[in-house]
Amino acid sequence: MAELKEARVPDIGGHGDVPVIELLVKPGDVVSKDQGLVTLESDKATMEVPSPFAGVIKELKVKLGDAVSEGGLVAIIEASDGASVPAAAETAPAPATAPSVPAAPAPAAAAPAPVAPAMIESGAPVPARAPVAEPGQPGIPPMRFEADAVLPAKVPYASPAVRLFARELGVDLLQVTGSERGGRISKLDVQNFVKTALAGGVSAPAATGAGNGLNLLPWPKVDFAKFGAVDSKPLSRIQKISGANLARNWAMIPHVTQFDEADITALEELRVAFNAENAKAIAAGKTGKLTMLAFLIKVCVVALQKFPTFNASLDGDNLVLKQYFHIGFAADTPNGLVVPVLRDADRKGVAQIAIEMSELAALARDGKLKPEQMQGGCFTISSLGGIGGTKFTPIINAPEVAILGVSKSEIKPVWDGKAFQPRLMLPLSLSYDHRVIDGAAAARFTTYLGQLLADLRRAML
Ligand code: CAO
Repeated sequence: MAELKEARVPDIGGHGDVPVIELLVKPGDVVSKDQGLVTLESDKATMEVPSPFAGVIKELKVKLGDAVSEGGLVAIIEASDGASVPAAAETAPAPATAPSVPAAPAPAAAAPAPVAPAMIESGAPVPARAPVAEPGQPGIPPMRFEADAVLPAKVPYASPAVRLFARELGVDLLQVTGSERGGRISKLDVQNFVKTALAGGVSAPAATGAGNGLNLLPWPKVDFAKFGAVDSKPLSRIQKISGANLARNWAMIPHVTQFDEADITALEELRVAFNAENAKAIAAGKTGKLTMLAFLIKVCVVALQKFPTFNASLDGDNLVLKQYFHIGFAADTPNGLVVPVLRDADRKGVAQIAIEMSELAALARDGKLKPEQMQGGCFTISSLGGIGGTKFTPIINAPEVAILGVSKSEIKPVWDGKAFQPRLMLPLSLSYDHRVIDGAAAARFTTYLGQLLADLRRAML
């Protein structure tokens, strides 16, 4: 006998008061188990509340704009069978049945599994769940690496059901224009896209796919606890966002790293002498304590002015050459890596740069940087010199085309033609986008940086 049952909000990862932005069903609708009932959306995350059982919607208990939390009542459903099912939704949504539209060619690689009913950062699909079997076993097809799935800024605006629907049809949502409020993509938009594609209006999705498919094996799924005690800790929001950006940049940019060393003996003497002479003014906040990184920002600007392709970004088939000089610097914070951007470094002196850097670094550590203080960068410097190490290969901060890594300076014997002299040498590691910069240009750039750092007077030539 049919029985009235409650559908409630499942575990949504600790988020509370999440607004309902879409009603996917209405009273009288027949729903299957795991079919989406409503869509919830917080800042940059969307999820559907799945129906915990099949049946007929008797009553919807929420309306658009209502704020709900875990356990909140969403709908009363007349279950179609008397099977015992839990009152609250607790499982991942099953793949939705695709409406009967002509199927576009399926992508060659396996489509990702349906998203789990957990908050999805940036609205991006959660990366496909790994198959149960261990990767590498025969018969497991390689899984597409969807670079766009880890790219917060370029995630199409669509509900999980629409994403699933698009995946089943092999449609790349980045190619679809959303007709709903705020450019949101509906099922109808996907259907229309497929119809147009079949009519020859756009190229087939397989051919126009974002070009990001790397055909990688799925991520290894290991039960670590089988091998010893473990503890699990969620990644911070910054780690998730910067991790997604780093993964995209590493996968999509052909990196080469050029290593060099700069003689900073004289520069370090100047820095120490200036700071000693101005100790009182520095303590009173009247001038900034000169740091090696502030000098590096200044000399990088001079080198960017001489080599404009380093102060550029790729935009399709165009290279955008910037006339401004905003320099980012990697800052290590308790919550992860952030890159504050120091604006118009070409118009500032080293002391001013040092003051602004220290303010930005303090804001970064306190998690108080505003978005605009992390935007518009042309070139980034990542300094690990205060910590240690001899060299490293920094990852380019797209859409920039180069990044300078700086390691710990050391006194080394340097041959001056007659004898070895003790010189303070600063290791430089310049990673560059080989699509834009060739090796010879990179070697010239680091050589020039070295000359500037060895003798700042060259900056005036
Ligand atoms: N070689 C040797 N020593 C160096 C040095 C170098 N290249 N650069 C700085 N130092 C020394 C300084 O002399 C200073 O020593 P004292 O305290 O004895 O004077 C100390 O290191 C700290 O230097 P600083 O105050 O000038 O700070 P900084 O400019 O080196 O760093 C900041 C500022 C924000 C960049 C830093 O705090 C930071 O977050 N660094 C980590 C960046 C990072 O994580 N990069 C990796 C990104 S990829 O994962």
